[in-house]
Amino acid sequence: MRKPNSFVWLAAAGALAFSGTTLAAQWNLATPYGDASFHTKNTKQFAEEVTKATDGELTITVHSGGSLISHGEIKPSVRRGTVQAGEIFLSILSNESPIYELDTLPGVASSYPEAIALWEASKPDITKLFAKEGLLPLYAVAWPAQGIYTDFDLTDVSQLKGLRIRAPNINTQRFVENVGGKPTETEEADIPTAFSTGRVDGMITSSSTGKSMSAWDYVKHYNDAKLWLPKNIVFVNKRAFDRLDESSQQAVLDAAKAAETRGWEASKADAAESAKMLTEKGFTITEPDAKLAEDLKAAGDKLFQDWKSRAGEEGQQLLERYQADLSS
Ligand code: PCA
Repeated sequence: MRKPNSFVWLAAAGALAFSGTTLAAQWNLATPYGDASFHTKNTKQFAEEVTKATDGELTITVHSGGSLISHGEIKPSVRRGTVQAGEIFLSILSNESPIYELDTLPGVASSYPEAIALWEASKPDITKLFAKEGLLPLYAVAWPAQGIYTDFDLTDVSQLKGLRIRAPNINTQRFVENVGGKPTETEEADIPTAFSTGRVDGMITSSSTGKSMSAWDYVKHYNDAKLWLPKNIVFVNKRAFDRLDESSQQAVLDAAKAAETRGWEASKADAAESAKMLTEKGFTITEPDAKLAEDLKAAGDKLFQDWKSRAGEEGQQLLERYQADLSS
């Protein structure tokens, strides 16, 4: 007999399961991020709260660290209903729409209040884009601001010339090119291997990822350039959501709202904790001086101009709405 595809079983288990006399639902939620990440902790808490609030009518099993599905396959799998829910780094979708790129553009939102305002402004557009694919966004949470990890004290942009720098998405790769480096796209989980096999010399990411990936084993300098605060988004297959009774649907939405608030606070706290940990592990943390800041900004401006040329009417309007919100 042919071995049945495990996804078929997953989908069947996810659809319905008997608990006692009532029909309970079970969802699988796939995330590429490991258990050490504050995002995963938050998502696991979200799942627990849903189980509690629905009295077990809906249970959500979080599969972390890409253990179930690789990062790039998570959205297609949720769309197909192979798994019911997923968490991804929103800007990996930038090739689908420039709207997904806005939180990885320098100078747009580089502080928490700005990043929250940007998310509020983008929510309707992102919800619409997801709805077209039969997906419902549940919540989004920012990573701490992105900075530059090197094995030397970064004081001048020319030091980045020819350096192989790991980047988590296309926009960051373009940024690396604009500062003269050689970008390599690497999943967070593959960072240690990328360094230990000599595939990369440095990386762009947050203090949080530096901590969870034990960056001190490979490099010792972090330039806290506060480039941008990119987000993770958690979403569900709309058909799976619609199959729930109304009170379970409400429980999911309430828990998602709480997870969003808690996640942003966790992000801030984790940024501070991670910076402390990096320092304890021998890191030197600096901020760009005026000249370096200017050169990084120039690389960012190029990225921004390029985005504008591709953003279209919708992207442009979103940016203007966000900027108007900020100044009001
Ligand atoms: N950590 C993830 C995404 C952004 C971040 O801070 C990563 O580097 O892959």
